[in-house]
Amino acid sequence: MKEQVHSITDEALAAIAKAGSLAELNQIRVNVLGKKGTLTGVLRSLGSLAPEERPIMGELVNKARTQLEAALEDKGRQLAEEEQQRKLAAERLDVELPGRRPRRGHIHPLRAVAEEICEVFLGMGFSIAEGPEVELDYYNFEALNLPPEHPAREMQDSLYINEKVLLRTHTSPVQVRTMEAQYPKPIRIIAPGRVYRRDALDATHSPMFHQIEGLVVDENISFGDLKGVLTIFAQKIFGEDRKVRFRPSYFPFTEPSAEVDVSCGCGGKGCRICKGTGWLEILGAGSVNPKVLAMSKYDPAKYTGFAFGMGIERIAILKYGITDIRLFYENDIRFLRQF
Ligand code: 2U9
Repeated sequence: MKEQVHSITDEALAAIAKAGSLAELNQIRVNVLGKKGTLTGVLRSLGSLAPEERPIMGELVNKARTQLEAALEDKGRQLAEEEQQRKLAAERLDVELPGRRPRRGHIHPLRAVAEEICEVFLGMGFSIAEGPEVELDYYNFEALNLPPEHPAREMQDSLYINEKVLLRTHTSPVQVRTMEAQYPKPIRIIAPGRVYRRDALDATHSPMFHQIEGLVVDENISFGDLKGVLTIFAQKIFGEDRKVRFRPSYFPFTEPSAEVDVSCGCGGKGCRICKGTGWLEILGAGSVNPKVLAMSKYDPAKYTGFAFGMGIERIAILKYGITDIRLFYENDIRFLRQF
């Protein structure tokens, strides 16, 4: 029986030393010291011994028990400590790592181009004027020398609300309203904003787009002033090395009228953007038609003026080589991020 106690103890001590987890350790405790454990079994069988041997063997078993309990306790502490260290290592936080900054948003390319254009004209002494997008037929067409049956109205398919009210097809009504409100003061304004036309959406058309128009009315304003202002505009937006050219054209609100081209960034070699011509059409312009001045009470014998108009989308498309107008309205982050 003595040997049995020794061998149970030795085996248990070896198993405790080898144990790799607290669960394993607990299993050893149950197997040896539990109700049905091997050492407990020995204790139970003491009754079969001679009475004088019982206390000797009892003491031996108790010593073995105390020894095993101490070994289990030591190993348990060691395993708990190791487990804690492993956990700490796995959950380690580097508090000095730089934080993850949210990506900063930025202004939409259309607005950025619009602001850039406005800045150029503000620098030449223009003020910014605004007006309603839902407009009276009078301000959108009639006051601009486009009477009800004028064939030029067909050039701009319009979105009418009723007989007299429509979504403005250009920002020109803002200039008419300004002339009405400012008479007889000289005018030097630009009018940026949304305009609407009855066009289907495709790569080059949109039923809503943005314009900037300009109007100067004063004594002694000439077509030469227009050329100077638009040359500076084109060079500030596209590059100081650019040239401009004026081609004769027709608008009911200007006389004479011109379409204005800026030389292409390819330097005339011909590229995808200028389609091999070396020139980019950027805007329309002209001297204000005397009839338009007279309709807003400015005496054409005393006052002259010039006006121009451009599509902001068109300027942005030419400036950045964009191929599809729809990209401006879809808000695809992969497109917007490039500006
Ligand atoms: C008043 C008098 C004259 C504004 C002008 C243009 C020429 C022009 C187009 C450019 C491309 C419209 O966006 S677009 O389709 N505009 O070519 N606009 S002169 O003339 C005015 C405006 C107001 C009182």
